[in-house]
Amino acid sequence: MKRRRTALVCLTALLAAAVTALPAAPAGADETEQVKNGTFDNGTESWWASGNVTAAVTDGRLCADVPGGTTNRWDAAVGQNDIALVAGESYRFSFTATGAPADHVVRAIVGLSVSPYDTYYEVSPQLSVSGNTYSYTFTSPVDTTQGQVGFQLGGTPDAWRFCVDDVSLLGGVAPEPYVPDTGPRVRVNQVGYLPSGPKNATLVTDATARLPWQLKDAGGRAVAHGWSVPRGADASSGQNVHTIDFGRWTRRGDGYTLVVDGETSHPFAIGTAGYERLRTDSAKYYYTQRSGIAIDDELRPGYARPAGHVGTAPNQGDTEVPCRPGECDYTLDVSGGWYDAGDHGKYVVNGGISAWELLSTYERSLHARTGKPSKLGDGTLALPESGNKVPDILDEARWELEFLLKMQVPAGQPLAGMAHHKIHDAQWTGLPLLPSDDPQKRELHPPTTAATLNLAATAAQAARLYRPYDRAFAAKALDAARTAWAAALAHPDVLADENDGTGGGAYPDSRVDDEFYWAAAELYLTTGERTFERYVLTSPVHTADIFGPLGFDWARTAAAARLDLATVPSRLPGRDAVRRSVVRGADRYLATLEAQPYGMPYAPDGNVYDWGSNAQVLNNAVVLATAHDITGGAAYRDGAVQTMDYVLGRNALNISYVTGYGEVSAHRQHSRWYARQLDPALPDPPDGTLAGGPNSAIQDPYAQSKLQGCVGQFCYIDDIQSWSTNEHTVNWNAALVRMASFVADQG
Ligand code: 9MR
Repeated sequence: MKRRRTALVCLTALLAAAVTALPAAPAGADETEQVKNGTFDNGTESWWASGNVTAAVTDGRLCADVPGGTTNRWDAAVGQNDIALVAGESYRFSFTATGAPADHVVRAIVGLSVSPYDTYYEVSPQLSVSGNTYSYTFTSPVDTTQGQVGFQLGGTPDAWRFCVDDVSLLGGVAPEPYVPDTGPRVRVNQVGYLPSGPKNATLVTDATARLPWQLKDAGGRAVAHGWSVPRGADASSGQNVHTIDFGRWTRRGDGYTLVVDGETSHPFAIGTAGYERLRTDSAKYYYTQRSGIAIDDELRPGYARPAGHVGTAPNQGDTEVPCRPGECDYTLDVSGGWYDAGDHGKYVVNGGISAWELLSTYERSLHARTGKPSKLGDGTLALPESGNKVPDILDEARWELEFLLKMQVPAGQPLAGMAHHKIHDAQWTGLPLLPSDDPQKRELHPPTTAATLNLAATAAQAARLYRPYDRAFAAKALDAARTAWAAALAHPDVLADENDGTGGGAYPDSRVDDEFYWAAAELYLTTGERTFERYVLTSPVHTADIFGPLGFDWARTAAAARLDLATVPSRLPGRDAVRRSVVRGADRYLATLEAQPYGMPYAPDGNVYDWGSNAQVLNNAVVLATAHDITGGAAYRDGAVQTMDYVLGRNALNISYVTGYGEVSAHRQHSRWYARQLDPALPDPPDGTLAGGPNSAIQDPYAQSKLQGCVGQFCYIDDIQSWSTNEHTVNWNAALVRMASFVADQG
């Protein structure tokens, strides 16, 4: 499934030159040069430049004078078309280049020269005045004769000069197998272990017999020792592994290491501070995802940016958004909300589960025996609203809830009361691109039953949680929820078009019985009314086994209902059975976790890791955590806590998937504005940002060029181009917020 496309604007101005010899003959026997005149011996023959660039051959190189003040990289470019590419064949893409003044970035691509301008390979090196040679190997994901080699130079405020020489795309080269740098073979939670919690590690080794291990403190003194447990071949990674349990050591400290089989782990702490910090950082992530408000540097140093989509040029903004042509004849003010992910889209399906999981983090703190509501209370998240006497986590969730309410079709219009599925750009935009620079037209997409029920569920939940702070808002939310519920009942099968994925994600959901159950459950918990009680009790979803390997997410929402029915006080008949069903689900996740040498409650069928697997791992842990809240059982707590080890470094790649946490952490998540990898003037994602994680389907060309044939956990790469394995999203981070908060509470 292809989803995100990078446009290379149509280029004209083919530069004329005499037709003579091709560049130097290929180096190896079967290696063939695909670029014509890559050495510019024949002037500019075979090369083009966009109309705003003056390109000419100077001293045997192609030099381009690039104007300042364009928006996108591809707004100024030079390149060559008619490049043939063969699927599965490997190519070496190389060139030498200079940029003056220094530090400009060129986006060098191999892609499609015609619409939809797919990019198959791209790099964005920063250039020097003296020049460097760049060389990369990749494997083409497609067959085409309409390929293109392009150097995209736009998007800078100032004018600059780019020169390039020895451009080569050599086909038939040996593929360069991608070998991730996985560091020491002993894998630990790089952030840390709770003093009284479980402490497990995984060792990658060919040894079949047990091996002695030592735990060393920061001073290098061995403070504990024991033997590893051989676990044989691990399906999730294809590795031979042992596990190590050092849970008997409980003394707090920083800089511990685990030493075994001649390897020393990354350092880690034993303590709670890391989780307290993660609790707030993961929740602070949402402020910098906000649309419609300028991000304040005092609140988020290094992350200031102008408000996005507020109705000022160059984008039309979100204050008066029309439907796609012919789909409705009104406009809506749908400003605000959170950007979904690394794109500028805003989706009700996905916004819903994200808002729910933040609200549920707060709601859990009110009801669970280890809950501490003040930890996400007023003043904890450095928000513009901090100091308003409302818990900050509720202020943040309200930013999204207000947007969800605005997506409801107004009274008097066809489908009144339903919610539009989403609002986003008419076309995909490229990277990097600040929200405030988005030049695309914004459009509302048709209402769906799923979106309507997402609105009903979260607005109903909001009604009970905001009542102590803002009665008017609570009443308005409940009203909207009731209206949405009635509209969904009247239009129970209006599904999103699964092909509606241009300019934004499709978020198609072909089953909405779980959304009906979820909305009914939230409406029941807030109102106690018989209609909703009856709907819940008679829904087949109420008694279905819903705690499967892939857990819950934006499309599978039954668990949201079941967990709330099990934990939010109510007089629901049969509530004990509901609670027992959660515990049974947790038993299964616990069994999975125990069978996994990397200790995560996740073993998808056929070892097929799903899109956003890290959030699914965490959501399965939420079921474990809830079973602990229900029963007080230590095994459930330990399972939930142990899941953090996998996310924070005890995994096949030896990486912490949370930016800023651990010695080696994901920090190049796919994003249009946390795009430091592409533009050194931009920041990396903020600390506390979760990467989507291994995804067996590797839908993006970059992952395809590196990860073909990957096994489970290895289907991940920390590169900004890999939108299918390395994006960040509001729903995935919500699972992190929920779990970070639970684990911090166990300290
Ligand atoms: O996470 C989503 C995944 O489950 C879907 O299969 C995919 C296609 O609809 O979309 C993913 O979500 C993306 C969304 O469509 C657009 N914003 C970024 C999301 C994460 O990649």
